[in-house]
Amino acid sequence: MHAALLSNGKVVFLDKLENYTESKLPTGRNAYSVEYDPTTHELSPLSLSSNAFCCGDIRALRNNNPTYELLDKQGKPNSRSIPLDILVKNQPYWMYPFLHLLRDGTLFVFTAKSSQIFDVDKNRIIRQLPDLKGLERTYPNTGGSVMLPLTKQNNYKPQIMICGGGEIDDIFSATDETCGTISPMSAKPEWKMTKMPGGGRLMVEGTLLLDGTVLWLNGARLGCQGFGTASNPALEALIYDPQAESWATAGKTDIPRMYHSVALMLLDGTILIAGSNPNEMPLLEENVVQDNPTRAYATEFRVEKYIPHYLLENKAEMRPTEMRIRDKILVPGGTITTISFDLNSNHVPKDVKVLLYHGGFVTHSLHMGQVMVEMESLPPKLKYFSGNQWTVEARVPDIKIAPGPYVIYVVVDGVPSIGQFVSIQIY
Ligand SMILES: [Cu+2]
Repeated sequence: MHAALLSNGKVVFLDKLENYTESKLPTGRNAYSVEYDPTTHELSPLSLSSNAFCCGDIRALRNNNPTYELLDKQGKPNSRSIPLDILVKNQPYWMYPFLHLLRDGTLFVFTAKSSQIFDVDKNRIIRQLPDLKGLERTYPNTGGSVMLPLTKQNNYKPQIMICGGGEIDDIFSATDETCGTISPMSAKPEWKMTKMPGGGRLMVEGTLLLDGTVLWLNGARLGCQGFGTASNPALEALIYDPQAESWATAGKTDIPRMYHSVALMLLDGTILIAGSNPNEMPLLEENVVQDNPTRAYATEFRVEKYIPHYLLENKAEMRPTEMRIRDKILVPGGTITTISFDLNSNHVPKDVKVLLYHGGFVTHSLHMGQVMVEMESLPPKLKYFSGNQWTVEARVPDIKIAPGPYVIYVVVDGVPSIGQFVSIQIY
């Protein structure tokens, strides 16, 4: 399954060709894609003209294509496949490498245990990074990878955090409980290791939260990716705080979320969780056979919402409301925009942050393109306007980020507004 947030606040899901779906097209046929409204729970079936099975990964007709190709600004491929050294050297770990765009426009590329900084324009390795200790970290033993929030406080220095993974392509594969964090652009990059509470985990995925922490959830404790090849679902939600370098368990579900699960930040600051399909074709509850690994887990049609602590208790009532962003098209290092918002009449704010957020395209525990950048707010940080209205002036820092749609959240004393879409343009 694949998921992405749309500019109307709804979520688009794409699935593969199946012999059963709960949502049907007006023609009565199975719908392999839907638009889901997380507020009203309304589903609109969408017609897919191709089988989106496991799309989004680096592969072609055969399953061993350790190359990359480039699309132009219009999204057209130039039909030239270029071998990517790190994929060639790390076969059979050629699928779903972790990629993060760094602030100077180079790419952080990671597969298996190996990583490097790669210059796409010059087709050149800029720097080979040390191997990450522990088990394999990418498909079919995928853990998760995030670029930690880029903030003024950390001088927008990219730090990559990779968690979980596994040993071999087998249902009895061990899984990894460790995480490594590296600053690939520092003078002497080294992996700093921590451990997730609760033990080894595979298909664990990281979602950046609006308080600067990272939510790690979903996955399994035994096995690998594929159909009927994982068991012992990992049910706990974990929070990693990069500033304190500490872990906490923050909630538990009773719904297994394994192969093809997704987690995605919504406009209201909560996280939508869906999926768990370790089966080649949908398996209904009544057809589950506990001791048969290919039939042990029913296909999951329920979605869940994870509410982070910054909205628990009565905090949602403290939200900044009526957010207005003067400019909807922003340029890194360019446009200074004014953002105004309302607060409860008795709320005198102490702290404000403006966040630029892109949740990415989510599949196979990868959040492709996920990035969170704290915007530079100009002094005075907060200006009282009138009534309950406050304003802040901010701009996107002058670093390389991918152009396209992003969400702006204003976070006042730790509580986020409802996000609004803007567009980042690069000239
Ligand atoms: Cu898949």
